Amino acid sequence: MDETLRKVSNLGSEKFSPIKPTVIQYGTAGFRANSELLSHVMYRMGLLAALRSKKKKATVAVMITASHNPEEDNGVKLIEPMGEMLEITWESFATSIANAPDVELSICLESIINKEEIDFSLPADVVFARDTRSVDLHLSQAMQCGLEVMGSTFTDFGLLTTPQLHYIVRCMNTNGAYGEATEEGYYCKLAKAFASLRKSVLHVGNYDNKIQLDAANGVGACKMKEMIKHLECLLDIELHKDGSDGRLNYKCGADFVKVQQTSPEGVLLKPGVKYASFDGDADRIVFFYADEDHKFHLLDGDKIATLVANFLQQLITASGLSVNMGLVQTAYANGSSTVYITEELKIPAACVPTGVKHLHHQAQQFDVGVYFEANGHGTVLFSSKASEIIQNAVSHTGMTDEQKSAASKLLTVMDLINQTVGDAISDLLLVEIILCTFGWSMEDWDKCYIDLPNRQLKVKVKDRNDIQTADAERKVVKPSGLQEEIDQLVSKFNKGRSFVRPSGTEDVVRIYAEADCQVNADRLAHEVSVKVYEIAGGVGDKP
Ligand code: G16
Repeated sequence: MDETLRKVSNLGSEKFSPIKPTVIQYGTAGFRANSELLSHVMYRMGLLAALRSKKKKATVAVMITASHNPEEDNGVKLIEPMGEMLEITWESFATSIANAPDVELSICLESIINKEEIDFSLPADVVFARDTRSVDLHLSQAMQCGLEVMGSTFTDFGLLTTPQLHYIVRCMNTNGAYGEATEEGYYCKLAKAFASLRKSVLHVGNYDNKIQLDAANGVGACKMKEMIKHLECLLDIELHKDGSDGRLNYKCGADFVKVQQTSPEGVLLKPGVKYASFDGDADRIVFFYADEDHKFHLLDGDKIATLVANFLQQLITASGLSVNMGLVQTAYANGSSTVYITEELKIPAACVPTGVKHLHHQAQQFDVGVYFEANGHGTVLFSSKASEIIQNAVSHTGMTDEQKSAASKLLTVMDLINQTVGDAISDLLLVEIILCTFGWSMEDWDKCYIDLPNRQLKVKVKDRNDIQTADAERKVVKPSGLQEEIDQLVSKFNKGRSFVRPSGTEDVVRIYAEADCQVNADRLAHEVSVKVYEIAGGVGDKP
Protein backbone atom coordinates (compact mmCIF):
# COMPACT_ATOMS: atom_id res chain seq x y z
CA MET A 1 0.00 0.00 0.00
CA ASP A 2 2.79 2.44 0.94
CA GLU A 3 4.39 2.07 -2.49
CA THR A 4 1.04 2.79 -4.25
CA LEU A 5 0.37 5.82 -2.06
CA ARG A 6 3.84 7.16 -2.83
CA LYS A 7 3.13 6.82 -6.58
CA VAL A 8 -0.30 8.45 -6.11
CA SER A 9 1.32 11.40 -4.44
CA ASN A 10 4.17 11.77 -6.98
CA LEU A 11 1.91 11.55 -10.02
CA GLY A 12 -0.57 13.91 -8.37
CA SER A 13 1.96 16.66 -7.77
CA GLU A 14 3.78 16.17 -11.10
CA LYS A 15 0.79 16.06 -13.47
CA PHE A 16 -2.41 16.93 -11.64
CA SER A 17 -1.64 19.72 -9.24
CA PRO A 18 -4.50 22.20 -8.59
CA ILE A 19 -4.15 25.17 -10.94
CA LYS A 20 -5.25 27.65 -8.32
CA PRO A 21 -6.27 27.18 -4.71
CA THR A 22 -10.08 27.01 -5.01
CA VAL A 23 -12.24 25.16 -2.51
CA ILE A 24 -14.56 22.76 -4.30
CA GLN A 25 -17.47 20.84 -2.79
CA TYR A 26 -19.16 17.56 -3.73
CA GLY A 27 -22.61 19.13 -4.29
CA THR A 28 -26.11 18.09 -5.32
CA ALA A 29 -24.78 15.86 -8.11
CA GLY A 30 -21.01 15.66 -7.63
CA PHE A 31 -18.38 18.28 -8.41
CA ARG A 32 -19.23 21.05 -10.87
CA ALA A 33 -16.91 23.90 -11.86
CA ASN A 34 -15.22 25.55 -14.80
CA SER A 35 -13.43 22.75 -16.71
CA GLU A 36 -10.04 24.38 -16.35
CA LEU A 37 -10.14 23.86 -12.59
CA LEU A 38 -10.96 20.18 -12.68
CA SER A 39 -7.94 18.07 -13.78
CA HIS A 40 -6.75 17.36 -10.26
CA VAL A 41 -10.32 16.69 -9.10
CA MET A 42 -10.77 14.09 -11.86
CA TYR A 43 -7.47 12.39 -11.01
CA ARG A 44 -8.44 12.26 -7.37
CA MET A 45 -11.93 10.93 -8.15
CA GLY A 46 -10.21 8.08 -9.99
CA LEU A 47 -8.38 7.33 -6.73
CA LEU A 48 -11.56 7.53 -4.68
CA ALA A 49 -13.57 5.41 -7.12
CA ALA A 50 -10.97 2.65 -6.77
CA LEU A 51 -11.28 2.85 -2.98
CA ARG A 52 -15.09 2.79 -3.17
CA SER A 53 -14.92 -0.31 -5.34
CA LYS A 54 -12.61 -2.04 -2.85
CA LYS A 55 -14.93 -1.06 0.00
CA LYS A 56 -18.07 -2.33 -1.76
CA LYS A 57 -16.26 -5.33 -3.28
CA ALA A 58 -18.12 -4.47 -6.50
CA THR A 59 -17.83 -2.44 -9.68
CA VAL A 60 -18.60 1.27 -9.27
CA ALA A 61 -19.03 3.95 -11.94
CA VAL A 62 -17.78 7.46 -12.62
CA MET A 63 -19.69 9.85 -14.89
CA ILE A 64 -17.99 12.93 -16.31
CA THR A 65 -20.65 15.54 -16.97
CA ALA A 66 -21.97 18.86 -15.74
CA SER A 67 -25.46 18.02 -16.98
CA HIS A 68 -27.54 21.22 -17.19
CA ASN A 69 -24.62 23.59 -16.47
CA PRO A 70 -23.20 25.79 -19.27
CA GLU A 71 -20.75 24.25 -21.72
CA GLU A 72 -17.64 25.78 -20.11
CA ASP A 73 -18.37 23.91 -16.85
CA ASN A 74 -17.71 20.28 -16.27
CA GLY A 75 -18.18 17.85 -13.46
CA VAL A 76 -17.82 14.37 -12.08
CA LYS A 77 -19.91 12.09 -9.91
CA LEU A 78 -19.46 8.63 -8.47
CA ILE A 79 -22.16 6.00 -8.87
CA GLU A 80 -22.79 3.12 -6.49
CA PRO A 81 -22.89 -0.56 -7.59
CA MET A 82 -26.71 -0.61 -7.85
CA GLY A 83 -26.69 2.60 -9.90
CA GLU A 84 -27.53 4.87 -6.98
CA MET A 85 -25.89 8.17 -6.09
CA LEU A 86 -22.78 8.05 -3.90
CA GLU A 87 -23.47 7.38 -0.21
CA ILE A 88 -23.59 10.67 1.69
CA THR A 89 -20.71 9.85 4.10
CA TRP A 90 -18.45 9.34 1.08
CA GLU A 91 -19.39 12.76 -0.33
CA SER A 92 -17.37 14.30 2.49
CA PHE A 93 -14.43 12.01 1.67
CA ALA A 94 -14.70 13.21 -1.94
CA THR A 95 -14.64 16.83 -0.79
CA SER A 96 -11.64 16.30 1.49
CA ILE A 97 -9.63 14.43 -1.19
CA ALA A 98 -10.45 17.05 -3.83
CA ASN A 99 -9.27 19.87 -1.59
CA ALA A 100 -6.21 18.24 0.01
CA PRO A 101 -2.90 19.99 -0.76
CA ASP A 102 -0.63 17.77 -2.94
CA VAL A 103 1.61 16.91 0.01
CA GLU A 104 -1.33 15.67 2.06
CA LEU A 105 -3.02 13.61 -0.65
CA SER A 106 -1.64 10.24 0.42
CA ILE A 107 -2.36 10.99 4.10
CA CYS A 108 -5.92 11.86 3.18
CA LEU A 109 -6.35 8.58 1.27
CA GLU A 110 -4.80 6.63 4.12
CA SER A 111 -7.19 8.15 6.61
CA ILE A 112 -10.21 7.07 4.49
CA ILE A 113 -8.75 3.57 4.19
CA ASN A 114 -8.37 3.39 7.97
CA LYS A 115 -11.72 4.96 8.83
CA GLU A 116 -13.60 2.68 6.43
CA GLU A 117 -11.44 -0.35 7.27
CA ILE A 118 -10.76 -0.98 3.58
CA ASP A 119 -8.70 -4.03 2.69
CA PHE A 120 -6.30 -2.36 0.25
CA SER A 121 -5.16 -5.68 -1.19
CA LEU A 122 -8.62 -6.29 -2.71
CA PRO A 123 -9.12 -5.66 -6.44
CA ALA A 124 -10.97 -2.60 -7.71
CA ASP A 125 -13.09 -2.29 -10.85
CA VAL A 126 -14.56 0.90 -12.28
CA VAL A 127 -16.61 1.76 -15.38
CA PHE A 128 -16.77 5.30 -16.68
CA ALA A 129 -18.29 7.45 -19.41
CA ARG A 130 -18.63 11.09 -20.40
CA ASP A 131 -21.02 13.46 -22.13
CA THR A 132 -20.20 15.52 -25.24
CA ARG A 133 -18.41 18.50 -23.64
CA SER A 134 -15.27 19.26 -25.63
CA VAL A 135 -12.77 18.85 -22.77
CA ASP A 136 -14.38 15.69 -21.42
CA LEU A 137 -11.79 13.45 -23.05
CA HIS A 138 -8.86 15.19 -21.39
CA LEU A 139 -10.62 15.06 -18.01
CA SER A 140 -11.56 11.44 -18.44
CA GLN A 141 -7.87 10.66 -19.12
CA ALA A 142 -6.94 12.37 -15.82
CA MET A 143 -9.50 10.20 -14.04
CA GLN A 144 -8.14 7.12 -15.79
CA CYS A 145 -4.62 7.95 -14.51
CA GLY A 146 -6.05 7.89 -10.98
CA LEU A 147 -7.49 4.43 -11.59
CA GLU A 148 -4.27 3.14 -13.16
CA VAL A 149 -2.05 4.29 -10.32
CA MET A 150 -4.38 2.52 -7.86
CA GLY A 151 -4.07 -0.68 -9.91
CA SER A 152 -7.83 -0.69 -10.63
CA THR A 153 -9.24 -2.46 -13.67
CA PHE A 154 -11.62 -0.30 -15.68
CA THR A 155 -13.81 -0.04 -18.77
CA ASP A 156 -14.21 3.22 -20.66
CA PHE A 157 -17.70 3.36 -22.20
CA GLY A 158 -16.91 6.59 -24.06
CA LEU A 159 -19.97 8.72 -24.73
CA LEU A 160 -23.11 7.80 -22.77
CA THR A 161 -26.03 9.56 -21.18
CA THR A 162 -25.71 9.62 -17.40
CA PRO A 163 -28.65 7.22 -16.87
CA GLN A 164 -27.16 4.73 -19.35
CA LEU A 165 -24.06 4.47 -17.18
CA HIS A 166 -26.21 4.04 -14.05
CA TYR A 167 -28.04 1.23 -15.85
CA ILE A 168 -24.83 -0.48 -16.99
CA VAL A 169 -23.19 -0.56 -13.55
CA ARG A 170 -26.32 -2.10 -12.05
CA CYS A 171 -26.42 -4.76 -14.77
CA MET A 172 -22.78 -5.59 -14.06
CA ASN A 173 -23.38 -6.03 -10.35
CA THR A 174 -26.48 -8.18 -10.80
CA ASN A 175 -24.80 -10.53 -13.28
CA GLY A 176 -27.16 -9.37 -16.00
CA ALA A 177 -30.37 -9.93 -13.99
CA TYR A 178 -31.22 -6.24 -14.47
CA GLY A 179 -30.31 -6.36 -18.16
CA GLU A 180 -27.35 -6.75 -20.48
CA ALA A 181 -24.50 -4.49 -19.36
CA THR A 182 -24.03 -2.72 -22.69
CA GLU A 183 -25.44 0.30 -24.46
CA GLU A 184 -27.13 -2.04 -26.94
CA GLY A 185 -28.58 -4.01 -24.01
CA TYR A 186 -30.12 -0.78 -22.71
CA TYR A 187 -31.84 0.03 -26.03
CA CYS A 188 -33.09 -3.54 -26.45
CA LYS A 189 -34.53 -3.79 -22.93
CA LEU A 190 -36.43 -0.50 -23.13
CA ALA A 191 -37.53 -0.91 -26.74
CA LYS A 192 -38.87 -4.43 -26.16
CA ALA A 193 -40.96 -3.26 -23.18
CA PHE A 194 -42.15 -0.22 -25.13
CA ALA A 195 -43.25 -2.24 -28.17
CA SER A 196 -45.07 -4.78 -26.04
CA LEU A 197 -47.00 -2.11 -24.12
CA ARG A 198 -47.68 0.03 -27.18
CA LYS A 199 -49.03 -2.86 -29.25
CA SER A 200 -51.42 -3.84 -26.46
CA VAL A 201 -53.27 -0.51 -26.78
CA LEU A 202 -56.00 -0.81 -29.40
CA HIS A 203 -57.84 2.52 -29.14
CA VAL A 204 -55.58 5.54 -28.91
CA GLY A 205 -58.24 8.29 -28.70
CA ASN A 206 -56.68 11.76 -28.85
CA TYR A 207 -53.14 10.40 -28.58
CA ASP A 208 -50.66 11.33 -31.31
CA ASN A 209 -47.29 9.54 -31.61
CA LYS A 210 -45.45 12.59 -33.04
CA ILE A 211 -42.87 14.38 -30.87
CA GLN A 212 -40.64 17.35 -31.55
CA LEU A 213 -37.60 16.71 -29.32
CA ASP A 214 -35.04 19.32 -28.19
CA ALA A 215 -31.91 17.38 -27.18
CA ALA A 216 -30.12 20.43 -25.65
CA ASN A 217 -27.23 19.95 -28.13
CA GLY A 218 -26.09 17.19 -25.82
CA VAL A 219 -25.33 13.49 -25.67
CA GLY A 220 -29.07 12.70 -25.59
CA ALA A 221 -29.28 13.54 -29.30
CA CYS A 222 -26.99 10.78 -30.56
CA LYS A 223 -28.33 8.29 -28.02
CA MET A 224 -31.94 9.05 -28.96
CA LYS A 225 -31.01 8.46 -32.61
CA GLU A 226 -29.82 5.00 -31.56
CA MET A 227 -32.99 4.37 -29.56
CA ILE A 228 -35.18 5.40 -32.52
CA LYS A 229 -33.61 2.58 -34.58
CA HIS A 230 -35.00 0.11 -32.03
CA LEU A 231 -38.52 1.54 -31.83
CA GLU A 232 -40.03 -0.13 -34.93
CA CYS A 233 -41.43 3.27 -36.08
CA LEU A 234 -43.88 3.24 -33.18
CA LEU A 235 -42.89 6.82 -32.41
CA ASP A 236 -42.40 9.62 -34.89
CA ILE A 237 -39.63 11.76 -33.39
CA GLU A 238 -38.12 14.84 -34.99
CA LEU A 239 -34.90 15.98 -33.34
CA HIS A 240 -33.98 19.62 -32.72
CA LYS A 241 -30.82 20.92 -31.03
CA ASP A 242 -29.03 17.71 -31.94
CA GLY A 243 -25.54 19.15 -31.49
CA SER A 244 -24.88 19.71 -35.20
CA ASP A 245 -24.62 23.42 -34.44
CA GLY A 246 -25.40 25.48 -31.36
CA ARG A 247 -23.94 25.22 -27.89
CA LEU A 248 -24.79 22.73 -25.21
CA ASN A 249 -27.73 23.84 -23.02
CA TYR A 250 -27.60 27.33 -24.56
CA LYS A 251 -31.14 28.71 -24.77
CA CYS A 252 -32.41 25.17 -25.08
CA GLY A 253 -32.78 22.03 -23.01
CA ALA A 254 -34.97 21.06 -20.06
CA ASP A 255 -33.48 23.53 -17.57
CA PHE A 256 -33.87 26.49 -19.92
CA VAL A 257 -37.45 25.57 -20.85
CA LYS A 258 -38.48 24.95 -17.23
CA VAL A 259 -36.87 28.05 -15.69
CA GLN A 260 -37.65 30.49 -18.52
CA GLN A 261 -41.08 28.94 -19.20
CA THR A 262 -40.60 29.31 -22.92
CA SER A 263 -39.69 27.18 -25.92
CA PRO A 264 -36.06 26.64 -26.97
CA GLU A 265 -34.66 29.41 -29.16
CA GLY A 266 -35.48 28.77 -32.81
CA VAL A 267 -38.13 26.13 -32.12
CA LEU A 268 -41.42 27.65 -33.26
CA LEU A 269 -44.42 26.19 -31.48
CA LYS A 270 -47.31 24.96 -33.57
CA PRO A 271 -50.60 24.66 -31.65
CA GLY A 272 -51.52 21.15 -30.61
CA VAL A 273 -48.09 19.65 -31.37
CA LYS A 274 -46.19 17.77 -28.64
CA TYR A 275 -42.71 19.01 -27.68
CA ALA A 276 -40.16 17.71 -25.18
CA SER A 277 -36.74 18.85 -23.98
CA PHE A 278 -33.87 16.79 -22.55
CA ASP A 279 -31.08 18.35 -20.49
CA GLY A 280 -27.37 18.10 -21.38
CA ASP A 281 -26.79 14.53 -20.17
CA ALA A 282 -30.37 13.30 -20.71
CA ASP A 283 -31.32 12.64 -17.13
CA ARG A 284 -34.19 15.14 -17.17
CA ILE A 285 -37.15 15.74 -19.45
CA VAL A 286 -39.99 18.27 -19.61
CA PHE A 287 -42.85 18.47 -22.11
CA PHE A 288 -44.60 21.53 -23.54
CA TYR A 289 -47.07 22.67 -26.18
CA ALA A 290 -48.93 25.75 -27.40
CA ASP A 291 -52.73 26.02 -27.28
CA GLU A 292 -54.93 27.46 -30.02
CA ASP A 293 -54.15 30.97 -28.72
CA HIS A 294 -50.39 30.20 -29.02
CA LYS A 295 -50.05 30.28 -25.25
CA PHE A 296 -47.09 28.23 -23.98
CA HIS A 297 -47.92 25.37 -21.57
CA LEU A 298 -45.26 23.50 -19.61
CA LEU A 299 -45.72 19.92 -18.42
CA ASP A 300 -42.86 19.55 -15.98
CA GLY A 301 -41.66 16.89 -13.54
CA ASP A 302 -44.74 17.41 -11.35
CA LYS A 303 -47.09 16.78 -14.28
CA ILE A 304 -45.04 13.70 -15.26
CA ALA A 305 -45.10 12.40 -11.68
CA THR A 306 -48.88 12.74 -11.39
CA LEU A 307 -49.41 11.11 -14.79
CA VAL A 308 -47.18 8.16 -13.86
CA ALA A 309 -48.68 7.77 -10.38
CA ASN A 310 -52.22 7.87 -11.80
CA PHE A 311 -51.34 5.17 -14.36
CA LEU A 312 -49.58 2.90 -11.86
CA GLN A 313 -52.38 3.29 -9.34
CA GLN A 314 -54.91 2.16 -11.96
CA LEU A 315 -52.80 -0.90 -12.81
CA ILE A 316 -52.25 -1.78 -9.15
CA THR A 317 -55.99 -1.48 -8.45
CA ALA A 318 -56.90 -3.53 -11.53
CA SER A 319 -54.44 -6.26 -10.54
CA GLY A 320 -55.88 -6.42 -7.02
CA LEU A 321 -52.35 -6.64 -5.60
CA SER A 322 -51.55 -5.49 -2.14
CA VAL A 323 -48.72 -3.03 -2.73
CA ASN A 324 -48.64 0.54 -1.47
CA MET A 325 -47.52 3.53 -3.50
CA GLY A 326 -46.16 6.96 -2.55
CA LEU A 327 -44.90 10.01 -4.36
CA VAL A 328 -41.83 12.07 -3.45
CA GLN A 329 -41.37 15.74 -4.36
CA THR A 330 -39.21 18.68 -3.34
CA ALA A 331 -40.15 22.21 -2.26
CA TYR A 332 -40.12 23.21 -5.96
CA ALA A 333 -43.23 21.07 -6.56
CA ASN A 334 -46.08 23.29 -7.63
CA GLY A 335 -48.66 23.69 -4.85
CA SER A 336 -51.44 22.55 -7.20
CA SER A 337 -49.64 19.29 -7.94
CA THR A 338 -49.42 18.38 -4.25
CA VAL A 339 -53.14 19.12 -3.78
CA TYR A 340 -53.98 16.98 -6.85
CA ILE A 341 -51.84 14.06 -5.65
CA THR A 342 -53.12 13.99 -2.10
CA GLU A 343 -56.74 15.08 -2.60
CA GLU A 344 -57.67 13.73 -6.06
CA LEU A 345 -55.40 10.73 -6.52
CA LYS A 346 -55.30 10.12 -2.75
CA ILE A 347 -51.68 9.06 -2.90
CA PRO A 348 -49.39 9.98 0.03
CA ALA A 349 -46.80 12.61 -0.89
CA ALA A 350 -43.49 13.32 0.87
CA CYS A 351 -41.27 16.40 0.54
CA VAL A 352 -37.47 16.13 0.76
CA PRO A 353 -34.48 18.41 0.00
CA THR A 354 -33.35 18.91 -3.62
CA GLY A 355 -31.11 16.22 -5.08
CA VAL A 356 -31.88 12.81 -6.48
CA LYS A 357 -30.18 11.03 -3.60
CA HIS A 358 -32.79 12.41 -1.17
CA LEU A 359 -35.76 11.59 -3.39
CA HIS A 360 -34.46 8.14 -4.22
CA HIS A 361 -33.91 7.31 -0.56
CA GLN A 362 -37.42 8.45 0.41
CA ALA A 363 -39.02 6.58 -2.51
CA GLN A 364 -37.45 3.37 -1.20
CA GLN A 365 -39.77 3.62 1.81
CA PHE A 366 -42.75 2.65 -0.40
CA ASP A 367 -43.48 -0.64 -2.23
CA VAL A 368 -43.80 1.49 -5.35
CA GLY A 369 -42.12 4.89 -4.97
CA VAL A 370 -42.61 7.53 -7.66
CA TYR A 371 -40.20 10.44 -7.40
CA PHE A 372 -39.81 13.51 -9.57
CA GLU A 373 -38.23 16.89 -9.15
CA ALA A 374 -40.23 19.67 -10.80
CA ASN A 375 -37.24 20.17 -13.15
CA GLY A 376 -38.04 16.83 -14.80
CA HIS A 377 -35.62 14.50 -13.03
CA GLY A 378 -37.31 11.38 -11.74
CA THR A 379 -38.19 7.73 -11.94
CA VAL A 380 -40.13 4.96 -10.20
CA LEU A 381 -38.71 2.41 -7.76
CA PHE A 382 -40.26 -1.01 -7.21
CA SER A 383 -39.14 -2.62 -3.94
CA SER A 384 -38.01 -6.25 -4.03
CA LYS A 385 -41.26 -7.12 -2.21
CA ALA A 386 -43.35 -5.36 -4.87
CA SER A 387 -41.36 -6.94 -7.72
CA GLU A 388 -41.85 -10.39 -6.23
CA ILE A 389 -45.62 -9.88 -5.70
CA ILE A 390 -46.04 -8.63 -9.28
CA GLN A 391 -43.95 -11.47 -10.75
CA ASN A 392 -45.85 -14.13 -8.79
CA ALA A 393 -49.22 -12.65 -9.77
CA VAL A 394 -48.59 -13.18 -13.48
CA SER A 395 -48.50 -16.95 -13.05
CA HIS A 396 -50.94 -17.18 -10.12
CA THR A 397 -53.92 -19.46 -10.74
CA GLY A 398 -56.34 -17.76 -8.34
CA MET A 399 -56.53 -14.50 -10.32
CA THR A 400 -58.95 -13.37 -12.99
CA ASP A 401 -57.69 -12.77 -16.53
CA GLU A 402 -58.14 -9.03 -16.03
CA GLN A 403 -56.08 -9.07 -12.86
CA LYS A 404 -53.36 -11.10 -14.55
CA SER A 405 -53.31 -8.81 -17.53
CA ALA A 406 -52.84 -5.75 -15.26
CA ALA A 407 -50.06 -7.52 -13.33
CA SER A 408 -48.37 -8.52 -16.56
CA LYS A 409 -48.51 -4.88 -17.76
CA LEU A 410 -46.97 -3.76 -14.49
CA LEU A 411 -44.15 -6.24 -15.03
CA THR A 412 -43.45 -4.85 -18.50
CA VAL A 413 -43.65 -1.27 -17.22
CA MET A 414 -40.93 -2.19 -14.71
CA ASP A 415 -38.69 -3.08 -17.66
CA LEU A 416 -39.46 0.19 -19.40
CA ILE A 417 -38.40 2.23 -16.38
CA ASN A 418 -34.75 2.87 -15.56
CA GLN A 419 -35.04 2.32 -11.82
CA THR A 420 -31.48 3.43 -11.10
CA VAL A 421 -32.04 7.16 -11.68
CA GLY A 422 -34.13 9.69 -13.64
CA ASP A 423 -33.71 8.96 -17.34
CA ALA A 424 -35.02 11.26 -20.07
CA ILE A 425 -35.19 8.52 -22.72
CA SER A 426 -36.94 6.01 -20.47
CA ASP A 427 -39.30 8.69 -19.10
CA LEU A 428 -40.16 9.82 -22.63
CA LEU A 429 -41.14 6.27 -23.57
CA LEU A 430 -43.12 5.82 -20.35
CA VAL A 431 -45.08 9.06 -20.85
CA GLU A 432 -45.88 8.03 -24.44
CA ILE A 433 -47.22 4.68 -23.26
CA ILE A 434 -49.41 6.34 -20.65
CA LEU A 435 -50.77 9.03 -22.99
CA CYS A 436 -51.51 6.35 -25.55
CA THR A 437 -53.21 4.09 -22.97
CA PHE A 438 -55.34 6.98 -21.68
CA GLY A 439 -55.97 8.21 -25.25
CA TRP A 440 -54.81 11.68 -24.21
CA SER A 441 -53.53 14.69 -26.11
CA MET A 442 -51.25 17.22 -24.41
CA GLU A 443 -54.30 19.33 -23.51
CA ASP A 444 -56.02 16.32 -21.94
CA TRP A 445 -52.95 15.65 -19.80
CA ASP A 446 -52.48 19.31 -18.94
CA LYS A 447 -55.99 19.83 -17.64
CA CYS A 448 -55.58 17.32 -14.75
CA TYR A 449 -54.74 20.35 -12.64
CA ILE A 450 -53.73 23.95 -13.28
CA ASP A 451 -50.30 25.01 -12.06
CA LEU A 452 -50.04 28.00 -9.79
CA PRO A 453 -48.06 30.68 -11.65
CA ASN A 454 -44.45 30.58 -10.44
CA ARG A 455 -41.03 32.10 -10.99
CA GLN A 456 -37.44 31.02 -10.32
CA LEU A 457 -34.57 33.50 -9.96
CA LYS A 458 -30.89 33.34 -9.00
CA VAL A 459 -28.87 35.73 -6.84
CA LYS A 460 -25.10 35.72 -6.50
CA VAL A 461 -23.79 36.15 -2.94
CA LYS A 462 -20.31 36.24 -1.41
CA ASP A 463 -20.58 32.74 0.02
CA ARG A 464 -23.68 30.70 -0.74
CA ASN A 465 -22.87 28.37 2.16
CA ASP A 466 -23.82 31.25 4.47
CA ILE A 467 -27.43 30.30 3.67
CA GLN A 468 -28.65 27.35 5.68
CA THR A 469 -32.10 25.80 5.41
CA ALA A 470 -34.35 23.37 7.30
CA ASP A 471 -37.71 21.63 6.81
CA ALA A 472 -36.81 20.17 3.40
CA GLU A 473 -35.39 23.57 2.35
CA ARG A 474 -38.70 25.35 2.97
CA LYS A 475 -37.28 27.55 5.77
CA VAL A 476 -34.07 29.55 6.04
CA VAL A 477 -32.36 29.26 9.42
CA LYS A 478 -29.29 31.34 8.56
CA PRO A 479 -28.68 34.27 8.09
CA SER A 480 -30.99 35.26 10.87
CA GLY A 481 -33.87 37.56 9.98
CA LEU A 482 -34.13 36.42 6.34
CA GLN A 483 -36.98 33.93 6.94
CA GLU A 484 -39.01 36.57 8.80
CA GLU A 485 -38.61 38.91 5.83
CA ILE A 486 -39.72 36.17 3.41
CA ASP A 487 -42.76 35.37 5.59
CA GLN A 488 -43.65 39.03 5.62
CA LEU A 489 -43.48 39.28 1.81
CA VAL A 490 -45.37 36.02 1.25
CA SER A 491 -48.22 37.18 3.49
CA LYS A 492 -48.95 40.04 1.04
CA PHE A 493 -49.81 37.67 -1.83
CA ASN A 494 -52.86 35.51 -2.39
CA LYS A 495 -51.71 31.84 -2.53
CA GLY A 496 -48.15 33.13 -2.02
CA ARG A 497 -45.29 30.73 -1.24
CA SER A 498 -41.57 31.29 -1.51
CA PHE A 499 -38.31 29.74 -0.37
CA VAL A 500 -34.60 30.22 -1.02
CA ARG A 501 -31.71 27.74 -0.99
CA PRO A 502 -28.08 27.59 -2.02
CA SER A 503 -27.59 25.70 -5.30
CA GLY A 504 -25.42 22.60 -5.16
CA THR A 505 -24.42 22.81 -8.81
CA GLU A 506 -23.91 26.53 -9.49
CA ASP A 507 -22.42 29.34 -7.44
CA VAL A 508 -25.79 31.02 -6.77
CA VAL A 509 -28.71 31.16 -4.35
CA ARG A 510 -31.95 30.00 -5.94
CA ILE A 511 -35.27 31.76 -5.28
CA TYR A 512 -38.66 30.15 -5.91
CA ALA A 513 -42.02 31.89 -5.64
CA GLU A 514 -45.58 31.08 -6.59
CA ALA A 515 -48.80 33.08 -6.28
CA ASP A 516 -52.31 33.44 -7.69
CA CYS A 517 -51.21 35.15 -10.94
CA GLN A 518 -47.99 35.50 -12.92
CA VAL A 519 -47.54 39.19 -12.11
CA ASN A 520 -47.72 38.39 -8.40
CA ALA A 521 -45.40 35.36 -8.65
CA ASP A 522 -42.87 37.56 -10.50
CA ARG A 523 -43.22 40.36 -7.92
CA LEU A 524 -42.84 38.00 -4.98
CA ALA A 525 -39.75 36.32 -6.50
CA HIS A 526 -38.22 39.71 -7.20
CA GLU A 527 -38.90 41.08 -3.72
CA VAL A 528 -37.49 37.95 -2.06
CA SER A 529 -34.38 38.12 -4.24
CA VAL A 530 -33.80 41.71 -3.12
CA LYS A 531 -33.97 40.57 0.54
CA VAL A 532 -31.52 37.74 -0.18
CA TYR A 533 -29.16 40.22 -1.81
CA GLU A 534 -29.39 42.65 1.12
CA ILE A 535 -29.23 40.16 4.00
CA ALA A 536 -27.08 37.33 2.62
CA GLY A 537 -24.24 39.38 1.15
CA GLY A 538 -25.23 39.84 -2.50
CA VAL A 539 -22.53 40.64 -5.03
CA GLY A 540 -22.76 42.36 -8.42
CA ASP A 541 -25.84 44.24 -9.60
CA LYS A 542 -28.72 44.43 -7.16
CA PRO A 543 -31.81 42.56 -8.49
C1 G16 B 1 -28.77 18.19 -10.63
C2 G16 B 1 -29.36 17.22 -9.66
C3 G16 B 1 -30.81 17.52 -9.41
C4 G16 B 1 -30.97 18.99 -9.01
C5 G16 B 1 -30.28 19.92 -10.00
C6 G16 B 1 -30.23 21.34 -9.51
O1 G16 B 1 -29.41 18.04 -11.87
O2 G16 B 1 -29.21 15.90 -10.16
O3 G16 B 1 -31.28 16.67 -8.41
O4 G16 B 1 -32.32 19.33 -8.93
O5 G16 B 1 -28.94 19.53 -10.18
O6 G16 B 1 -29.58 21.36 -8.28
P1 G16 B 1 -29.22 22.70 -7.52
O7 G16 B 1 -30.50 23.45 -7.43
O8 G16 B 1 -28.69 22.25 -6.19
O9 G16 B 1 -28.22 23.44 -8.36
P2 G16 B 1 -28.55 17.88 -13.19
O10 G16 B 1 -29.56 17.59 -14.24
O11 G16 B 1 -27.80 19.15 -13.38
O12 G16 B 1 -27.64 16.71 -12.87
